[in-house]
Amino acid sequence: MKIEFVDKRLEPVYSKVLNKTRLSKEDGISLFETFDLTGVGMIADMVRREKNSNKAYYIYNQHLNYTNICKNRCLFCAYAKDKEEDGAYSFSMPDVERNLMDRIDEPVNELHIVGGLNVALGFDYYTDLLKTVKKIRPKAHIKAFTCVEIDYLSKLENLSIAETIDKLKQAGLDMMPGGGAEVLSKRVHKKLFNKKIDRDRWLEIVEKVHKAGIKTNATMLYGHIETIEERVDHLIALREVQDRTDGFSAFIPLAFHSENTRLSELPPTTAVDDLKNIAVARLMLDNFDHIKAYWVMIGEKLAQVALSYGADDLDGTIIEEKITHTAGAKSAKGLTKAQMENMILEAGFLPIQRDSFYNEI
Ligand code: V47
Ligand code: SF4
Repeated sequence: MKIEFVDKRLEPVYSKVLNKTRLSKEDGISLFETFDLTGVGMIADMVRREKNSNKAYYIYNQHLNYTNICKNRCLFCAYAKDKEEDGAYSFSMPDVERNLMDRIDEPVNELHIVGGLNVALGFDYYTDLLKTVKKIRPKAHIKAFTCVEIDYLSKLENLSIAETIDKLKQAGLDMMPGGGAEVLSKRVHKKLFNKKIDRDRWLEIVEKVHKAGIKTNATMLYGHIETIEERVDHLIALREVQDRTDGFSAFIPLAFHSENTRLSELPPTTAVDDLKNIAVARLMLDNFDHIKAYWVMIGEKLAQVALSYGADDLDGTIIEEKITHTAGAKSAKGLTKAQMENMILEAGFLPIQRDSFYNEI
């Protein structure tokens, strides 16, 4: 198909995509720099349709944030607290059970479980958590913990990453969410999240996790102090791991929300940048099957538009989201199955309810 681009710099990128030639770092930078959002979106939509036709996925899921006590205190996080602070909490197992029982009549098929790095919690807490969830929701998949928690647990027990994963798998772990990588840049790490694992350790762990047989997602937190070059380096680093492991399931760009954080002077991301992050990810991550538009962070309306800019998944019903809402997100706390299906249908796509592994339900 011939496309007349407003920005002629997109022509060679389009030719590469048509010829199935991998995009370079320079191509990624041009895609982020251009003002021709429609041009980038048209190329991304072409790739999205080749990979996923007119399907748009969603899942019936529930979030469980087991503790907000965290020793890392990343500058961009509004959710974490010190243990003495008002509102600090850690769920006991009866709390976990109560949270799940409150929604037991709903057809939840994925539990998305993450929390802060609370040094009061030992290895057994994590395995008890998984076992408790599996006991109450035996048919649901458990998508839990990021590489940050895996690093913590492996050091606690002096285990290799493979041994750590093995123990978690035995307790009920099915897959891992993205998260924890933030932006794979040593500069940003030093400035915003220097107590958390760095680029090299995150990449080392995620590769070992994949090789131990657990699929993960990948994310990128954008819209704070990162440069375009750092975004593109992040995407290329993920693409290289994926070439070796094929262990990533979906990529999810996460739009930074600054309210109640120590970066509260930063403005919200713009709609143009939100759509560009989706579209450029679709084009750079040629070996990823799925790109998620996370409606919690970019809002329901823009997530719907994102389906025509490279995204093929809207994440899920969620029920109650805490991390982004503490940082000022104005999106709903949860959506019904009917609302998700209507969003997709109105955007001209076919809604497909899926499980954690993209099996159609
Ligand atoms: O790692 C923290 C980010 C992540 C803020 O894998 C913030 O399916 C915006 O990883 N503004 C957790 N973002 C969320 C996450 C995720 C979400 C949805 C689906 C999946 C998946 C994964 O949230 C953290 C961090 O990068 N975050 N604070 C903030 N103020
Ligand atoms: Fe802790 Fe995660 Fe918040 Fe960082 S983003 S302070 S690791 S809860």
